[in-house]
Amino acid sequence: MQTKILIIGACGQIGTELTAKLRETYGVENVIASDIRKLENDVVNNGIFEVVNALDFNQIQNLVEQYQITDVYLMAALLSATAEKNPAFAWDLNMNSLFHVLNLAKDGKIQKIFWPSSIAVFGPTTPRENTPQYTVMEPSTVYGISKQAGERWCEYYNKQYGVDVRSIRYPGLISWSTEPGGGTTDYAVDIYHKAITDGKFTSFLSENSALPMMYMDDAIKATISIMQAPAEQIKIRSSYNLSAMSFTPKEVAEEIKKHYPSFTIDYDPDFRQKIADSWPASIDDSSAREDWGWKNDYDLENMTVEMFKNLKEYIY
Ligand code: AKB
Repeated sequence: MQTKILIIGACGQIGTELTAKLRETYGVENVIASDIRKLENDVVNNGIFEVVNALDFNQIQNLVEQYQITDVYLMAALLSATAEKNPAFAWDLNMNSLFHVLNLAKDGKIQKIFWPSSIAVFGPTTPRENTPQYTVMEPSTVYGISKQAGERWCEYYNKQYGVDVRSIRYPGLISWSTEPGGGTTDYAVDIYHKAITDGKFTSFLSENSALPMMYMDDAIKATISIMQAPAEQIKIRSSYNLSAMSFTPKEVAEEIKKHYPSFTIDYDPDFRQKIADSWPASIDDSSAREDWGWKNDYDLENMTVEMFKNLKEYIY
């Protein structure tokens, strides 16, 4: 059967790059991008695009039927910092959009789901270093609570109804081409832009706040490869730990200084510091490596080279 993909939330930070890669992999005619509004961007201009509200079951179902969709990538969500400002809407969007696609799969209308989880499922009582796949999980953010509940529902729908849902706990994601959308790890994108435009940067996290991070190319590679893996290799149906690198604002600033020696950083922590303090500093992702062959290509050093190369060539 021809794979026909629907991406919900295609214009967001991950969705934008995921859409491009899926179109390249499966053919433009087999990938339907959708989002809450139509923007003037590559996602809208380079293929099929539909306006859809992730909270409207009928709209999603109609698209699934119209395009005979087999796989849904549900990328619409409110991230950690934004969710703290609007808890009720974050819970509604993050949970009910998931129920809509889980129920479509339960009813046999779609075959496979990708749903992103996050390191935010962990909390202040979780071991912070090399956080295991299975450990204490008491998230203290609205976003983390929604992602943890979502993971439990994914596993439940898999075990009870045989739904083929696959998920990754993304760390902070860093891309030169797309803006982050309201997360706690966003500073790690902005710092590269400011190094070029201003030569200095004020971090909203303190200098020694270590967080797990990943270059977007690796995140897209992981997303497509977990979806392409044979079903029997996906042994964890809640969500997989996924890791590539871990650094502090001070460490990324040191790496940037290798390219821009006069670059300076100062620190002005805000409400996001508390969120960062509740998250792991580094992640053990051996299950993903063993089960479906995950392997990262980028660390802090080669990611920094790529970031500056691409930002200078395409943005500035
Ligand atoms: C955020 O900071 O909220 C996200 C995430 C780690 O899930 N980037």
